[in-house]
Amino acid sequence: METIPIPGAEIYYDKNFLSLEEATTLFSVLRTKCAWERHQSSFGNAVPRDEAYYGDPGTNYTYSRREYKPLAWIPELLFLRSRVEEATPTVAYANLSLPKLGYNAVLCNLYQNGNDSVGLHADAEPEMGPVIASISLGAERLFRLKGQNGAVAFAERLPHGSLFIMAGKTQKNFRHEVPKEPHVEQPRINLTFRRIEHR
Ligand SMILES: O=C(O)CCC(=O)C(=O)O
Repeated sequence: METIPIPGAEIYYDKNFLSLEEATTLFSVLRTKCAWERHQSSFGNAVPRDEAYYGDPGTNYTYSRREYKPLAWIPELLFLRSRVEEATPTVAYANLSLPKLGYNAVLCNLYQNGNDSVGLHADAEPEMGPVIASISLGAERLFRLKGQNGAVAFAERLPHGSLFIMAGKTQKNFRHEVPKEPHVEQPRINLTFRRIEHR
């Protein structure tokens, strides 16, 4: 696991988190098995990607006026959750004076091709924990982190099977996006493991 030195952020990155074989199998299983849906945004347009949300009971949360209600975990996502929990550095929690906590939900995104995207946002809802772990499978897509002044702090194509963890004050100080890349023809799946706590 590599640490990416960006002032104001705390990022851990493992480009080879899953073996090629594991990543390829998981991509094809999750593509058919997840309950993908293309939701309407609060403005009435289709969200430009398919989504499926899995988690423990009670991990509902609201984003962009849409309520996400968790589906029951499927074995492949539970397997990945344990792998990601093992790989998440304890120091990511220690830096926040927290004991090491697990993830209790995962938002799965399917980008059918380069016309699908996610706009600039932060995962900073009050019920969301500060450590978010993201696995990428399939086509490599550009992932950008931008500071509050719009300056690009990180821009890389996240490889098939990689793990990218955002911790500390990353969500407070930065927003992230996967921009459209119309030349990309192949699909990509991204899984972001989170911890949702309603206080
Ligand atoms: O697809 C990605 O890499 C990012 C997904 C994302 O930003 C999100 O689910 O909040």
